[in-house]
Amino acid sequence: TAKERTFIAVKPDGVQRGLVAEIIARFERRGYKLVGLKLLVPSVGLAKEHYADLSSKPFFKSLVEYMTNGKAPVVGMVWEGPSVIKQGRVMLGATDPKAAGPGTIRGDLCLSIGRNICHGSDSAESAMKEISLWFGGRGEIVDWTSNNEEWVVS
Ligand code: YYY
Ligand code: MG
Repeated sequence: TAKERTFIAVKPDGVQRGLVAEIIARFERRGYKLVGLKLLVPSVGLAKEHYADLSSKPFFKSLVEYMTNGKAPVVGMVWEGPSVIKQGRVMLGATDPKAAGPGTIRGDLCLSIGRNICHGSDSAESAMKEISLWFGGRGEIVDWTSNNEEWVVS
């Protein structure tokens, strides 16, 4: 639906490489609406909870370390619009950038699965979980009407 929301993040490598604007621009130009945006170094607890499904994987420890070591922050975002959960994943491209198609963020901008610069929720359930995990405080998510809406969604 038009009100569908997903959690998209620029990971520390994406921030360090100066790709924040590039990634935001792709969602903006597509017509999706930004309703949440924050810059933070996530706590170990937050990163572990975010990646809880992967806690048994061999790369879990280094994944959490890379997300939380503070060498660069994470940009957390909530984007809203038609099919944004699925299309957000399509726009990111495959988890392993070596398999990501051209035209996708990972396919265009990175090379390694351990430095794949961005995150996107993979289902409605994860989107709900991740949005409430990363955004909690009052007013952190803003419900606003884009004047473009009638020209983008019908
Ligand atoms: O959702 P997505 O980021 O595309 O992939 P996940 O399977 O959820 O894995 C999360 C994160 O873990 C991935 O973006 C990079 C890292 N990772 C890894 O370093 N090595 C793997 N073999 C698989 C995932
Ligand atoms: Mg995932």
